[in-house]
Amino acid sequence: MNSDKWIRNFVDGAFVDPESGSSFECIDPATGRAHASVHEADEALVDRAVQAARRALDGGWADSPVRERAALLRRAADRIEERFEEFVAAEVADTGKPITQARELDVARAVANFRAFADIVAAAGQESFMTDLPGGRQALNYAIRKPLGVVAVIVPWNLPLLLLTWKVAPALACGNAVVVKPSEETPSTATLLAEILDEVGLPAGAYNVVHGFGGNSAGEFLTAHPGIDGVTFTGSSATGSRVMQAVAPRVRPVSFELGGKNAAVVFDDVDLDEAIAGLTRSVFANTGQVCLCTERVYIQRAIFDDIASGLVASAEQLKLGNPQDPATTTGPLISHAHRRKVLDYFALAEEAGAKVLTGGGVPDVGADLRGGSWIEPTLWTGLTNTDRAVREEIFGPVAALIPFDTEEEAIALANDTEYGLAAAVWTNDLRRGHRVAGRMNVGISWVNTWFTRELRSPFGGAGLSGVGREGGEASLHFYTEPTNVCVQL
Ligand code: NAD
Ligand code: 6OD
Repeated sequence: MNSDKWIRNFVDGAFVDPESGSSFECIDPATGRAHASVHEADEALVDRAVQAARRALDGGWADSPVRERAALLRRAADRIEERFEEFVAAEVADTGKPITQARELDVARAVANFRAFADIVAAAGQESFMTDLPGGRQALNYAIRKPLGVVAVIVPWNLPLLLLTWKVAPALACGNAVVVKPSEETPSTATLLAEILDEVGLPAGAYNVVHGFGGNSAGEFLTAHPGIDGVTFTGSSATGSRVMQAVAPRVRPVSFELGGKNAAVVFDDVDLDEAIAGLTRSVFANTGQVCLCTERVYIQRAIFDDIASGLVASAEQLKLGNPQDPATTTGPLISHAHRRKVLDYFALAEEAGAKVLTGGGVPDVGADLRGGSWIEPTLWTGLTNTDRAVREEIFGPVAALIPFDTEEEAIALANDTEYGLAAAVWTNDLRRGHRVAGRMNVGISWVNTWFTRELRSPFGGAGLSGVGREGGEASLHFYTEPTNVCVQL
C-alpha cells in the first residue's frame, strides 16, 4: 500500500468500517499509483445503511417542509463552494482528469445541481383536474406527491461528483433518503459530500455511502436489498440490465442513464472553424469518457477533407500530461483495464480496414506518468456502420469519420444504432438544424453546440441508452409517488 489515506463508509450519520475488514486500493490513473485505500462495505453494512435510511424517513425527513429542504440544498451548494479545492483535488486524484476541467465542469456543476434542484422543488406545483359527473356535479382531483422512499443511487467513474449530485440533489429535495454506491474507481467525492451534508444539517441516515464493487459486492447487495424503494443508476447498458434483473422480483421503479454511441452530423454549409472546435470537444472531452461524447462523425462529402484535416490538427494540439498543470487538456483513461478495452477496439478497427489519421496507440508522457493509463486521441476513416468499432460504445478519445451525400442519408446513418442518447447537428441553416435535430432518435439533440445543459429539461436516453428521464419535473416525478385524491363536490 502506497498511501496512508483511508476512505470510509458513511452510514447513519457517521463514518464506519465494515466488520469484514475487506479493503481495496484507489489508483490515480495518471500515475498508476495507489493514492488511498477504501473500506469495502459487506452485506451487513449495506443492510445497516438501508435501515438507517428508512429510519431517517420515518423520523421526519420524508415530511419535512419543502422550503427547509430547499434551504438545506442551498447551504450544501455554498459549503461545496467553500471547500471547492478539496473536491477538485479529490476528483483529480481519483480520475486523473485535468484540474481545469475538474474546476470548470465537475465541481462547478455539483454546486449548480444543488442550487437548481432547490429552485425546482421550491417552485413545483401539483396537477389538478375537475371531472364532470352526471347530473351536473363535479369531482376535484389533485395529486399529493410523497417521497419515493429509500433510493439506491449507483454511479460511474467518469464524472463522479457531477453525476452523483445530479441524482442526490433532486432525491433529497423530494424528501427521500439515499444509499449511494459510487464507483470503486472513484470513491472520494461521494465521501467528502457526506461531510458537507452532515455539516449543513441533513438528518442522520438520509445520505449514506457504501463502497465496493458491483457483483457480489456493495452494488449487488444494495440493488437486491428488499428495503429499497427504487434505483437510480448511471453506468453501462450491460450493468443496467443486471440491475433491472436484481430489482425485478420486487418490481421497483428504476431510472437508467446508460451508454451511448453518439453521432454528429456536419453539413457542408457549416462554419468550418466553429464545427471543428465543437467536434474536438465532443470527441475528446474527458478523454472521450462522457456518455454524450461523439464517436461517429458523419460529414457531408464536399467538406469531408477540410473537417478531417482540421480535426486531426486539433487532436494533435491537445495537451496530455500532468493533471495539476492548468494547461493540460487531456487526462488518462480511468484504468489499465479500460485502456485494454479501448486498445482492443483500436485493433478491431484496423483489422476492419480503418485508416488511422492520428493516434492509435499509447503516448509517451514522460517518466513520472509512465505508469498511468494514457492513450492517444485517435481518428479513423475507412469504416462503415457495419463495423463493430462504429456500432459499439468504446468510451475513449476516438471517432470514426464517415462521409454522406444527402440529408436523408445522414439521418438514416445517425439513427442506425441500438443506442439513443445524444446527437449533434452542425449547420448554418437553422431550418435544417431544427428539422434534422428533431428526427434524431435520441434523448438530447444539439444544434451547433454540445453538452450544453439545461437542468430543468428532461435528460436520458432511448434503446440501450436508458429508461426514463431525469431533470426538472422529470426528476420530481421519478423521486416521488403521487397519490391522486378525488373529492366529489
Ligand atoms: P459500470 O456499469 O461498469 O458501473 C457503474 C456502476 O455500477 C459502478 O458503481 C459499479 O460498481 C456498479 N455496478 C457494476 N455492476 C453492478 C451490479 N451487478 N449491481 C449493482 N451495481 C453494479 O459503468 P462504468 O464503467 O463505471 O461507467 C461507464 C459507463 O457508464 C459507460 O457505458 C457510459 O456510457 C455510462 N454512462 C452513462 C451516462 C448517462 O447519463 N447515460 C453517464 C455516464 C456514464
Ligand atoms: O449533464 C448531466 O446531467 C448528465 N447526466 C451528463 C451525463 C454525462 C455522461 O457521462
